[in-house]
Amino acid sequence: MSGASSGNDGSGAGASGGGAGGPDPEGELGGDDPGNGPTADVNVIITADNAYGFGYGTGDRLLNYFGGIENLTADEIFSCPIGNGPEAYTVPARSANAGHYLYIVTYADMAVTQGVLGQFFREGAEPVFTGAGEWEVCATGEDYDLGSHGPEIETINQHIASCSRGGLDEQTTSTGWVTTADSAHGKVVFGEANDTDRTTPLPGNEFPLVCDIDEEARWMWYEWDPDRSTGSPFLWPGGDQNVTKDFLIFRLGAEFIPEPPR
Ligand SMILES: [Ca+2]
Ligand SMILES: [Ca+2]
Ligand SMILES: [Ca+2]
Repeated sequence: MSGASSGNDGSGAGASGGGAGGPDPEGELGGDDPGNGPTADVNVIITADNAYGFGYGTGDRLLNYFGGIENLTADEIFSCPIGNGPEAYTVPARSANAGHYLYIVTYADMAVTQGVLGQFFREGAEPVFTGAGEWEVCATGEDYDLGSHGPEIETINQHIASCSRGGLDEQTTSTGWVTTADSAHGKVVFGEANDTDRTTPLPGNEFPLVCDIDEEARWMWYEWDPDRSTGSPFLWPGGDQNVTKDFLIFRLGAEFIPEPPR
């Protein structure tokens, strides 16, 4: 296990460490390219309503994977300290230089709200946030409940390949990768910034503040309804069908991830 260290890394966020419910990074899968990219590690703080993992990879597959976190309660999504609500990771530079994409894999229960929020800071470079930039998403339609621990990495890789081939079932998936552009098959949606508390979830203020994530970061999810007139893609619309078509795979191309000046 060499993939990542977890915890507060001196960020002043309070106690963390590998207790129950903390990060359980799976780390390296091998085969990453040592490359000659930036040498700085990437400090990540991320959470999801409800479950996530992330990693770096090629257009075809993950080369490493971190997380595998399922948040069952609001506290486990939002609250301090880090390790309870959001989790922190340090991704070694060589892992963050592997492949050409940053991937986030996420799924939700069928209750209240759903979304993912995170920040990826590389020393000397502009941070990468969820909810900004050239993110793509593929809604796989393969439903995972909390407690399942989500898709295996090999399953994720099979879906990455299917998403890239495209032509998937339009009733249950996004048919392939979609961007923030309007499409008949849905799109990536950027939601509210992490800058307003809330008591009752409402469209535009679905989420309370998340501990220690920058207020510039915005919630992100898949807009499954191209003709939306009410509600919000971040609010569960009711029922027990997988209308959100998750699990979701988000990705951001390396050409859109800022590098430190050389
Ligand atoms: Ca958590
Ligand atoms: Ca939820
Ligand atoms: Ca809010």
